[in-house]
Amino acid sequence: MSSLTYDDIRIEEDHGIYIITIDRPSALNALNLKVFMQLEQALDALKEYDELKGVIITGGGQKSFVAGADISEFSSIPPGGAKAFLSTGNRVMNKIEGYHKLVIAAVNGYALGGGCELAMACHMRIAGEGAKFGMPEVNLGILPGYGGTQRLPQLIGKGRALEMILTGEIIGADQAKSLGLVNHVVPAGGELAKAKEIILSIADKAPLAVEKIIASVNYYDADLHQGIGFEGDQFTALADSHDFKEGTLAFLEKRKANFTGK
Ligand code: DAK
Repeated sequence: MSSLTYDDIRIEEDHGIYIITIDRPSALNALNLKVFMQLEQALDALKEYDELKGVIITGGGQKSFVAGADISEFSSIPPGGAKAFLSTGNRVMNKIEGYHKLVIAAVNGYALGGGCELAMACHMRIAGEGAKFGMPEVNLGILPGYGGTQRLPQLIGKGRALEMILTGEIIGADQAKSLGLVNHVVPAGGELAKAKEIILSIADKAPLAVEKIIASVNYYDADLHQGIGFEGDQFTALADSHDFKEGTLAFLEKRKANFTGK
């Protein structure tokens, strides 16, 4: 494992289970381009490990799984350039979803926007009691750009997904469980142990069968990636809007956004 060393993610091994911790607690583990690249490199490297039983993704610090895409990076997106910007994140999300071994999100705190999308790209989600889920992109004048408009309705149904995405409401772990967004809620701090228990419970099953079950279940909605492409086009249009710049600036300046519809 010594070869797997990164700045913003940490990797630890426990009985063939690899735990990837996104570790930028001062920004509540927000996802910037560098984190996405490091996640991708780590997943590619782990794929070569014969002893790999499964992967857990979690957040560093006490407060957050991942509080979203890194809002401070948005200002660097050139006009018309959001789709290119999206592509790295979506490539990583798709890699997680299509991974040959089980990938579980251990959600400890905020899973907002891109963080909720990251958790949804994982095969299962375990939440600690204090975990909070939400899709607040609408408050910034954009939409969820990492597959959220497609994966959330798949998990919880269209009406409930629209309510969460349109209101930007943040919900607790128990409500997320009752909606079907998370598999299990455990006492805070117990997420990793529960995720490990699930991975170990399938570790002695036929690896090829496990791999093909994951691939087949992923295939049940073959239009997902077309949908994400469509979502990316809509995102690109919004990313060039005045309201997106205003929403982003308002967050960074810690004030209420004044949207104008332009
Ligand atoms: N990005 C950057 N920094 C963030 C952040 C984020 N998403 N979330 C929190 N931080 C930073 C805060 O700015 C603050 O930094 P300092 O002021 O200390 O330097 C630090 O983390 C601690 O946050 P707070 O002081 O705000 O902590 P609170 O406990 O008061 O509040 C909170 C916690 C999670 C409720 C609050 O931080 C919050 O509302 N955060 C933003 C949540 C959010 O809106 N998330 C969705 C982001 S949008 C894209 C593709 C996809 C997406 C976007 C673009 N492209 C391809 C262009 C997806 C969009 C999103 O995910």
